[in-house]
Amino acid sequence: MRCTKCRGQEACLEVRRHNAAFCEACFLEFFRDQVARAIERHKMFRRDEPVLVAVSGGKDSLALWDVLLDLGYDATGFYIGLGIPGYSEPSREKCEAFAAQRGARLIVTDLESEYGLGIAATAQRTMRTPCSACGLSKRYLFNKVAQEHGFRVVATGHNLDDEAATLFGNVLRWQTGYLGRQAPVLAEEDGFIRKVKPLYRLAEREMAAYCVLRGIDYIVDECPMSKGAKSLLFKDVLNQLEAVSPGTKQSFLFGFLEKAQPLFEEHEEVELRPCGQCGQPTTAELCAFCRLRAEVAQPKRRRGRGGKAARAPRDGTPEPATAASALPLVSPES
Ligand code: Q46
Ligand code: ZN
Repeated sequence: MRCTKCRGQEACLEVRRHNAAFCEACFLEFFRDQVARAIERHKMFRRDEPVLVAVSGGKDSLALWDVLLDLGYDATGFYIGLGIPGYSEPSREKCEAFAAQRGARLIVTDLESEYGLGIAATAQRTMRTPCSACGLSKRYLFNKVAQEHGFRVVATGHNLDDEAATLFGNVLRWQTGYLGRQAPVLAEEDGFIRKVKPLYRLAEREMAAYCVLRGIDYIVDECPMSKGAKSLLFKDVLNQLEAVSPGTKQSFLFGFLEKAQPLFEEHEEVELRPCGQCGQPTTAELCAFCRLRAEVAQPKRRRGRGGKAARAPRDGTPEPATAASALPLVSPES
């Protein structure tokens, strides 16, 4: 098959939802165009604005960092050591190697040594799911570390498959709070920095292809805590639909963003104040992260399955797509 763009070279990748097949050079151009389009269409950040890129060592986040650098943005990586044995070390090494190769700046924070909150141990001691503790900690640190280093925007590597699976899960349970906050951009407000997802127009397999073509060495293994996650099941169902009807995921997600998401946005005024411990914005006396630290320091066995409906976290994006916490066990941070 010939490349449908240049019509000269042999195609190396078919993108069925676009009814296209690309050669290497045209695929890379397509990839960059999709990212540039997402950034411009949603005014994610300006050309001269420094961006903090949340990196995990996986294909999505390293592809994102790479394409932003390639497009000429001032992109700094931010890696959080989660304290997951056998996974955190190699994933950190991938990020460090990428930064060294590209001469890019990488900020590293470690949940275990700096905050006493390694994910595996925290989950055991608090009876939360690992992904619940992880999601809460990541949202908190993205905000705090970005502010400490003078960034006003954090970019994450959520792709089309992640976003479609998250949407599917939220629709199945009519999690209206989460639906109202599922967007490519969450604006800066009340002490929370802007959060953006420049890869939302590109599918997972395109990330892998991009990394291979660009020579990016990423950690292939999924986080071991994602085993049994509902989001993997949702991805599987959507992949089956996509195989029969290419473009399903994209029209599901893009249709939602265009036609339905604004209907779920909540405009309720929430009173925020600085956390008594760390100063980050919260509705309570202590923020959820500081409460988690206190809980780990003095472990009390408790189950958070209350009768309250889940609210979308004010301090972050909807639950990560690979997380097993699509059904939050605790009321998310206010
Ligand atoms: S890293 Fe964290 Fe994911 Fe691992 S513990 Fe769960 S949420 S699965 S994006
Ligand atoms: Zn706090």
